[in-house]
Amino acid sequence: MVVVHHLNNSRSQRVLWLLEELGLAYEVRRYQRDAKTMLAPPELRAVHPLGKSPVISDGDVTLAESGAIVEYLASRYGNGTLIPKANTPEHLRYLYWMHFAEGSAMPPLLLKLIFDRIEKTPAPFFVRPIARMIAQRAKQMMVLPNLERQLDYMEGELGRHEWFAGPAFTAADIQMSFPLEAASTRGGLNEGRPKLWAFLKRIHERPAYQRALEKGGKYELLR
Ligand SMILES: N[C@@H](CCC(=O)N[C@@H](CS)C(=O)NCC(=O)O)C(=O)O
Repeated sequence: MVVVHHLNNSRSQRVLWLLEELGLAYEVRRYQRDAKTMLAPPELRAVHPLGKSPVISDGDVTLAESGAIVEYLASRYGNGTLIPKANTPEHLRYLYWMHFAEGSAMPPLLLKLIFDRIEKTPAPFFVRPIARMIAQRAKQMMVLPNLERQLDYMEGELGRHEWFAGPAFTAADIQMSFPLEAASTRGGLNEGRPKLWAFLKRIHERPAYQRALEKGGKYELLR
């Protein structure tokens, strides 16, 4: 049976969602973030040396990295669903968005989280203005323009098809859900980008998504 090593409020939520879409039986092992640092507990390092979530085990296989996990589960257990046919334009778009999610969409969102925290973290009075200035500059020069450009681009792409790979829902939509949810929490995504907003609404209404929320427990992305 597939075991999901699930960290609260994290990317592993989308693995639970995928498993629900696939209708597969699975076990959830829970790990709690440290309330102060928000880091994963050291027990996760016993499962995988990097100690990040998600990690799954499936028989002899232990696999980390959400994109690899989503591709592995969809191709092994999907019976041809959730992945477009090879050598089609849909498959190429599927591949693109599957990799875009962690490779391009997440880095500016992570940087925003870090710089926002630097701005808010208490520091000695002589350090605070300098730390704030550096954080604000980095956000203004690099992070926010990148975020805006990416959101505009994704909005445009969803104007071409209902889902990221084309007219059909695929595992790439599951992979893309996390950056878009993070963008709606901390990256400025709102009703002003109606296609992306409708995408979030559509996925949140899926019964499998809701079942996964019940399995995973409280899901509030970091801000
Ligand atoms: N690119 C990796 C990122 C894994 C990752 O950073 N996971 C976060 C949860 S969203 C984590 O484990 N954070 C806790 C920590 O770094 O200690 C993936 O997609 O699986």
